[in-house]
Amino acid sequence: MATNRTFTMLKPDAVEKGHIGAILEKITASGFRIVAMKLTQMTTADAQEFYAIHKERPFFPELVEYMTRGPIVAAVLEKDNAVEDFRTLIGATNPADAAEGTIRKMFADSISENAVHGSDSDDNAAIEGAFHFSGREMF
Ligand code: RTP
Ligand code: MG
Repeated sequence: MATNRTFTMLKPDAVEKGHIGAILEKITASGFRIVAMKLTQMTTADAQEFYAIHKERPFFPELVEYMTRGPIVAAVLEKDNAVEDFRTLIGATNPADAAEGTIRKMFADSISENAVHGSDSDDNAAIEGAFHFSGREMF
């Protein structure tokens, strides 16, 4: 994947609360092009692998339970400086610390259930996009 791409998930809380449309509108209005997108649900094994970097953290079981409890929207997004600009758009992990106008400030309730994921590096964007999509599902 080119380095002008990032990977996102609209997490189960955002989908449950009916925020898919509003969040996608904010993402596209901020200049991101949707390269790949689908509604899907992660299995326990999927979530354990996707968030393996956090497996020793105390919140890991809660994170896996949360991320598997319902459907998510998975998407690959394209824009210059995509990884950094998308992290800015979503805001801090804890919505209480997130800047006004960020997706987490607007749509998230807590540090645990924070509405949206954004890749933290170009390498992880490529790994995470390939975790959810085949080459012929990216446009
Ligand atoms: P993400 O990977 O989902 O984009 O979030 P992030 O980089 O902002 O935060 P990260 O440190 O990677 O944490 C991954 C996700 O784990 C949950 N979390 N819960 N209860 C807690 O203290 C806690 N800390 C993190 C959140 O869902 C967070 O997004
Ligand atoms: Mg992270």
